[in-house]
Amino acid sequence: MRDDAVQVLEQNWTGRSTVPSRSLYPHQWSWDSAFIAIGLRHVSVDRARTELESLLQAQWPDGRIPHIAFAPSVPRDAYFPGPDFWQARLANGTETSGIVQPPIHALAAWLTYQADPADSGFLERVYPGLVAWHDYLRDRRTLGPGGLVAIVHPWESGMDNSPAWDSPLARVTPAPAGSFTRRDTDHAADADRPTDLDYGRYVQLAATYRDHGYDDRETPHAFALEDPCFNALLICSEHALADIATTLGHDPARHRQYAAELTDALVERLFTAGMFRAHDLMSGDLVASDTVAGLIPLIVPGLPVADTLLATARGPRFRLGQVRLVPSYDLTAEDFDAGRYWRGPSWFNTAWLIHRGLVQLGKTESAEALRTDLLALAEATTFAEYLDPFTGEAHGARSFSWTAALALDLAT
Ligand code: 9WN
Repeated sequence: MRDDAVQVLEQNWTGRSTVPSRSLYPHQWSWDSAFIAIGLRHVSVDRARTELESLLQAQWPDGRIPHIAFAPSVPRDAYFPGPDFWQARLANGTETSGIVQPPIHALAAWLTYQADPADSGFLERVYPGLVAWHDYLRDRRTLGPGGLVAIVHPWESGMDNSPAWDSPLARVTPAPAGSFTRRDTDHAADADRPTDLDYGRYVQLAATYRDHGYDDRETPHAFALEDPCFNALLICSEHALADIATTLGHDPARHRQYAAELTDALVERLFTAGMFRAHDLMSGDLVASDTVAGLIPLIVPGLPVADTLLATARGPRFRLGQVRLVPSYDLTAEDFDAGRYWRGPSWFNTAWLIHRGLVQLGKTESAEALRTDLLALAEATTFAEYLDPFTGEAHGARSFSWTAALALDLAT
């Protein structure tokens, strides 16, 4: 399995970064690169460092790390929405998207450093960019009164068509069907992907942001939510920044302070009925859908409600340890769909995050069982993008980079 995983990462390596999938996602994606670096550090620390540093080359002057850095060598229409849609070019010539993805990068940088602690030059190089990234989120994306950061597009959650976005998206008038051409369904089954109606709304939201210069103060955001996964990863990464600061001889206090404030806000604002839910800033309500995003706070160090959250993960809605791999959506929901993307299937990145949470919580047996399942399924599905939680059947792309990278991490 290890050799096969290394091979996938080799095939998907472009020389400076790793594409998530040669067919479906032929550019560099933000949170993918972070997960990939976490695995890559076991193959080549140099490549892991390059993966993260190349992503930082796509960072905007305002600090945001865009969700896609486009590869100039790939045909401009290979992926939709491509560079011509986003119209965002940096001074160094890099073309990018204008939205972001969950901030797991500082954690990835810290783990990469730990694979070769003799090289603190890497930390020196990435620390300022990572601080600017978190500053952007804190200063421009704290859109509600509670201190949590908000996403302004479903793609920013990394869980594009999550059922949690259904009701907020219902308020968005979709771009007309004929006004754009999808490319994802050239490479994956229609039934595995978001619907055309979803896509129309994704396009409309992105176009509005673009047409307001991606300015968070100017854009009349029609979609703004505080997502538990996004905020939990920000907390972990803020702790990682504190560790990085300490290693570099800087004062870590402000990072620990922000992490503590975010943790309090997360529990106070998003925890209800045993798990975390997204908060819709437009309606003022918590979204009534339980998704795996609501379990990801298990990785937050010192989470006061960890025991209750773990009981929910093991309960009938997610059956952690009782199905093939933890699903992306409440198994008891009427619209649970075992094959469609983020509306039911199991994903390896969320399983890896939950595994990390279990280890931190000292739940050794559960962690080991999850690790064993993840490794077996990665191999059996030839590193699929996602799979059916009941049958283990592979869905989406194969030879998917973060599946290979995270399996490699747990195998090492
Ligand atoms: C849109 C690359 C990305 C992942 C996301 C996943 C999917 C893109 C798409 O693929 O999103 O960003 O085209 O569907 O949802 O988590 O980062 O692997």
